[in-house]
Amino acid sequence: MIVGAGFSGLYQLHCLRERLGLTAAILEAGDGVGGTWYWNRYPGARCDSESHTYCYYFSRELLETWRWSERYPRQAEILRYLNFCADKLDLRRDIHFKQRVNEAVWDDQAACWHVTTTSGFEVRAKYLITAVGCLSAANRPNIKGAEEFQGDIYHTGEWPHVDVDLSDKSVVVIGTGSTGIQAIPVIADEARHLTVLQRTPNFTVPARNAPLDAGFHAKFVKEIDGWQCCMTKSRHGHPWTAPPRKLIDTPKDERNSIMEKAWQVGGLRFRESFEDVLIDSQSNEIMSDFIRSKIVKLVKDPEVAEKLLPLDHPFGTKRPPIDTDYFETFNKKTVDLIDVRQNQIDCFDTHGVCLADGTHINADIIIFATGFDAMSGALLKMGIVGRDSQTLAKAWQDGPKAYLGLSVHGFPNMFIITGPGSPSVLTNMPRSIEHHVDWITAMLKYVMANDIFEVEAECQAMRLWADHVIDVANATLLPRANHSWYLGANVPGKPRVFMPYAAGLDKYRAHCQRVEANGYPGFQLVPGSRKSEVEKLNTQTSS
Ligand code: N01
Repeated sequence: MIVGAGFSGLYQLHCLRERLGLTAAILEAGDGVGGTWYWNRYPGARCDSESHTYCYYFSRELLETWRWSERYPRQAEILRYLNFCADKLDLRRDIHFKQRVNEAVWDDQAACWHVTTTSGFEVRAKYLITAVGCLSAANRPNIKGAEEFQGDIYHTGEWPHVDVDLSDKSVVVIGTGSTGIQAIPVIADEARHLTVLQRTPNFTVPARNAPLDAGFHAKFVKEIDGWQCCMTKSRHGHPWTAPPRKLIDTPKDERNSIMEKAWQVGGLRFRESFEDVLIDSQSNEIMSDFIRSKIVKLVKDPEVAEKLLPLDHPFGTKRPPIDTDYFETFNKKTVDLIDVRQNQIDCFDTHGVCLADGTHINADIIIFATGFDAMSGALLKMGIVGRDSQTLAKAWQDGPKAYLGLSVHGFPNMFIITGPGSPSVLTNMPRSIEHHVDWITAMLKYVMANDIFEVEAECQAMRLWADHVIDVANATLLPRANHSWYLGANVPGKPRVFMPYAAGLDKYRAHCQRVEANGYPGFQLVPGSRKSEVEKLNTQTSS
């Protein structure tokens, strides 16, 4: 049983059915496929990875048939693409829509998972594979008075599936992460007035989106192998690697010219202009300063520019957004920026937002662009209960741990795609997803070929991996953004543990390959012949 019909769930279903010949199905909360791209329909929603890299590479036919229209794909285009893939691969017949999982309980006697949905659908499955995404449990700040507000309140990650008319409306947006930075310029174009409530100023680099010309697809098809090879070798799963040069060792004129050129090209590649930006704080400060100098030039009012300057974290230590006219938007007369770190949000009332100093902001619509309970939130909402009635919530009370980001001790025959401890959110997601799904599929093949009836991470291997994840992060500047969702710091009460694996997808892939080649060290593999012995032991342990 797979949970979630986004990029990962769809490919996993295809692999289980076509490569392993298993009976497999997906439970999906929405009434369509798409995952992230089904839910995140906010104005301006678009992917920050480039189109031809943000798609499945396992099928030459899919790659050659689908044509992307822009450098960065819009939400609606990605959703169409995933629907196209679901149809091409004939996946829908095994997807149960409108089924939100609220309980998944391991039955030790029967050695299977008992999965229940909010609508009462129940199913037993030998394997449970979660494909619920890293950024799918919305983080909605609890602001008093929300129920009194007479206008509409939306969260970008749960955007309505009907058109929201913003014209002639006063809109308030809370949050300036990747989502807010994409949405704010588009909302400002449509709304009568926009007020942006900013807690932390953010770095952003121009996306430089553009339509793809007529010859792009034909050229791309000829070069598919090259693109794939490049992404496989790279740290982030994007088709580039930082050249072997350090910013700190590069003469001033030369580094400025490199950064200027990268700024004009735009996109996530900017941060990879040098290899030491996330390791050396002096190098980082130079690049951070370069971006600040751009903000000061782009924003006409010096007071507003000052408010927009990111000063409390090094560039790239929070997920760096890319934008289209973000800073320029604050030059519009119809857009206001308020620093809610200085002047906090006190409450909502019938007509808008009240700030601590008594300021009242009128609003017809309030939009939370406040992000997600990342990496662990969606898993914890599923009511997962493993061996000996241990809940996942209890197992992760001090922070989420999963061996290779894929398997949790005490939760047999359960695999997590892009779980905590995987490189996932630090990479071009489809590349991580394809790797995980291929790896899980190969492991299940091994498990079945070797008559293994239970598989799970060993406790020690899981702990060592979690320590390694933290050590790797600590060798970079990443933990310096101490309010980042990478650390779980955006959700009140969440344990602060750095969750994604920062050594790079290339290194992670090599590690997983070694585990596979050596017969899966770090995993507890219980053969069928020992089934009764293990059952007896489990009974003794629980009694
Ligand atoms: O969420 P975020 P996001 N009062 O957590 C603020 C991916 N993504 O949805 O920084 C006031 O980054 C919060 O302030 P602070 C991408 O991986 C991908 O923007 O915590 N403000 C911050 O400004 C990204 O990183 C694409 O001080 C509050 C903002 O809300 C991830 O999704 C596109 C607040 C939240 O920023 C999440 O991005 C878009 C409060 N109580 C997103 N609580 C692609 O292109 C929070 N904030 C694939």
